[in-house]
Amino acid sequence: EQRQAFIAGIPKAELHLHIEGSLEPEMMFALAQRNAIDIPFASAEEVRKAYAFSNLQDFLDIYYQGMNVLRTEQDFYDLTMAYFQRIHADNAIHAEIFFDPQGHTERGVTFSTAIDGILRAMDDAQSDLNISSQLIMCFLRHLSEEDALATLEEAAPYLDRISGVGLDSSELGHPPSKFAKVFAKAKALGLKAVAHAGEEGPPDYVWEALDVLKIERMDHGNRSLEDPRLVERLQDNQMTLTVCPLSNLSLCVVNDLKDHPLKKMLGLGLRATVNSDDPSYFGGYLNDNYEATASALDLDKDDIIALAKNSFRGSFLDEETIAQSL
Ligand code: ES4
Ligand code: ZN
Repeated sequence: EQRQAFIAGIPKAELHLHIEGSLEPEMMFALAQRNAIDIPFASAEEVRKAYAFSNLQDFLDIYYQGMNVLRTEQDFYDLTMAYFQRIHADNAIHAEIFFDPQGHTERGVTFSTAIDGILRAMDDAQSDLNISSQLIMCFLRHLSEEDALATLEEAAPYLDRISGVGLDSSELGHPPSKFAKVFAKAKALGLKAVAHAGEEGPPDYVWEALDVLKIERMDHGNRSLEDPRLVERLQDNQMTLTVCPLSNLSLCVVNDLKDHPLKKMLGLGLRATVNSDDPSYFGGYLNDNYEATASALDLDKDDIIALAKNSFRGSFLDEETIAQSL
């Protein structure tokens, strides 16, 4: 189709991607075999059938189970390299990727094992695929702030390779303010800050992410549209929203892509971007998200160009590199 070719032709950046969420069922089986781990599925097909979610928690339970096959530095390298190869085909030239160190350390895989493999793939993606990337370390919000503080301590030897901190996992009941201290500490160390908010949580959580955590970028932010004063704030700050349409559909944040707020966001002058979140679990990579949304919301070429430009404007690349990419 014409729209598909147009989307494929535009260079893009991905700003909201959990690397553990790019674990494809085929790789899950290969790693299970390599590491002699039993998994409760007979085939990749069967795994995919289990990916029917009714909310965020439903998904998270399966996501944490899936990452259990990741054990060695090479596993993290292979996972990350497969992601870069896949988005290379989508004409993505920059990615800012999340990882969940606590999802690994709590099951006995060291911080270094995970990050060393991811960083080695990031280096190879730059040299072999000409894809630049940055790494964002997320804190699991269902765990305590003390746990997050300990994770920030573990990151100390790697701070020159980590661009920022993020906040993910179960949103409801875990407001951003729970992590005020650890975010202040991360910012004092020179790290950037982002946070998931307004995916399932109320506008108040988005306010807290802005005012308490002092984030430079908002992950999801869908429910911001319920609060006109919040919309004004996001407009005034030119806050980037990393929107994930196929994720929102999979997790029933929207009931139909035709009801997705992305077009409304653009119409309001909000700096919205399109991202894949957990592409293996939600049925599509970067271009799949652009295509499905463009088709459901009848986005025109200018909308698609605006989304791609926003992905660079909202990135943590330096100003000169951003200017060159627009
Ligand atoms: C996530 Cl979609 C989503 N929301 C919150 N936390 C997450 N971790 C991985 N994917
Ligand atoms: Zn996410």
